[in-house]
Amino acid sequence: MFSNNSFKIILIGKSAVGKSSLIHRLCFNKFGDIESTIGCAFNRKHMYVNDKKIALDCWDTAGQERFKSIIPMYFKGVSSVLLVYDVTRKDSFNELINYWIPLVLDYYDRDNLPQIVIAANKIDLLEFNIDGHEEKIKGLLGDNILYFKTSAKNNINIIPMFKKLASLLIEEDEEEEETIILSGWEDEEQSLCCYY
Ligand SMILES: Nc1nc2c(ncn2[C@@H]2O[C@H](COP(=O)(O)OP(=O)(O)OP(=O)(O)O)[C@@H](O)[C@H]2O)c(=O)[nH]1
Ligand SMILES: [Mg+2]
Repeated sequence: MFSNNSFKIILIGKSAVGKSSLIHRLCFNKFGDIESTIGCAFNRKHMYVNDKKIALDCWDTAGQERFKSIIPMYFKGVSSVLLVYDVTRKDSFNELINYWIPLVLDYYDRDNLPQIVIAANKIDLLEFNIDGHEEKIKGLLGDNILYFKTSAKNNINIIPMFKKLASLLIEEDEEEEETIILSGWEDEEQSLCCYY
């Protein structure tokens, strides 16, 4: 059985790392002509995963300093946080480690984190060594995160990343539903027991 057909995803990370470009590629299969986001932009992407039609509700936030204080307003009810950094800019990785990840860990219960995805974006331009990045991030967030090297420009790993995320969210949703049904049965058994 399948209850949820839409999932809220929030994209965060330093300005100009390519958050909007990833969404633009996902939703319109296009690249370029994007202005720096003001506040937050919303896009819904429908996709089929394991024969199920689902919607990814993507909240694409602004990375500019002046918008940082409003970002936690979008954290409520989120199924997944997609943290983006730019593989050609060390400052964007440092900011991911020292600002964006701590922001997520401060807001959510550590045992009840939304699904975390990291996009190491602009892989088409890679001139820097990013060995060790994934391990460093896992050291902070645990092994259950997804880590993808992406390029919005050359369309590398965008669909695989969102499909993998969607399939994990569906799985989680189905497990939750099963737990609810099972606990419902226990209650029913208990009340029958009392009745007889
Ligand atoms: N080469 C390359 N350039 C990219 C890629 N993704 C985005 N860009 C470029 O990076 C710049 C910033 O992209 P945006 O998508 O606007 O970045 P953003 O993270 O949404 O920025 P804010 O809205 O300010 O937070 C633009 O010039 C994009 O064309 C990529 O995969 N490869
Ligand atoms: Mg943007």
